[in-house]
Amino acid sequence: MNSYQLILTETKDRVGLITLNRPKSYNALNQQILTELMDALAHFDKQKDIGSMLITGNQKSFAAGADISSMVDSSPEEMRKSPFIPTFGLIRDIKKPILAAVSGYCLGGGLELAMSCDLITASETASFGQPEINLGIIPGAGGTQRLTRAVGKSLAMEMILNNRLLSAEEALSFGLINHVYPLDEYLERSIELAQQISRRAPLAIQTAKSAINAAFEGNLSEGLEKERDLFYDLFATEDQQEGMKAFLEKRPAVWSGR
Ligand code: DAK
Repeated sequence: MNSYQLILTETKDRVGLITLNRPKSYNALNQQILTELMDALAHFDKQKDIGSMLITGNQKSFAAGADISSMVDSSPEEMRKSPFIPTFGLIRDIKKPILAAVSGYCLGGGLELAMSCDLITASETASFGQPEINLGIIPGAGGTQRLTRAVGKSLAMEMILNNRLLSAEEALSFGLINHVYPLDEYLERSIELAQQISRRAPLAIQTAKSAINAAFEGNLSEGLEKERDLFYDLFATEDQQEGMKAFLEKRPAVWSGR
């Protein structure tokens, strides 16, 4: 693994844990932190003993958005040429599930990052928002699209047009996130959830992620077709044989990832 300045990485029993570590600016996402994050995700994605990745921040802030100081004087051309979005978009190439464990501020590009992950958990102090309107801009890293699909048009309109922030409980009730945990337990419980997923059949997990993303991104007919193809392909794997034999032989399955 490369050495990083703005993130911390460690392995927690089949989970690649990545901690955004720019606490003085509430983990504002500059180009370097994003580059390091994507590099670490790609690294863990290739490791055979890792089943999922978890991105977190600190108790006060998951990430307060893109770094405003790096954008303030930019022209449209400079923003178009910025490597921010190409780097941000690399998260879509990651095959293993990614969980975002959020505490404190999850704003702007921070929420767009969390929504680019596959599951979101939160501490009870988390708050979610797209406050770009306060800066005279709109979300540009997927916020208008992913938030609308996650919570529906009316609420997305209110969050983006009028900076409505959601508490963790609200985000849970609107289907934006998976779980809310007490502040002193959220990281441990989120890691446990990632570990549970990591212990499951690796190829089926990655295939399921890809099929669910097809539902999120495309139309129903294409999604159904893709699901069927992926389903058939899994019958070429040792894990399918093992999973079904283990069920019939009334024993736990041992996954090989082949
Ligand atoms: N950028 C830079 N610095 C930030 C920051 C941010 N997003 N958020 C916080 N900080 C810094 C503050 O400047 C301050 O630094 P110092 O003054 O101590 O040096 C420090 O973090 C602590 O912040 P505050 O003093 O403001 O702390 P408070 O507790 O009073 O308030 C807050 C916390 C998170 C509510 C507040 O800091 C805040 O409102 N932050 C800004 C939130 C925001 O507007 N987020 C959206 C950013 S825009 C792109 C696509 C998308 C994007 C970019 C490019 N392309 C297509 C190329 C994404 C854009 C965004 O995310």
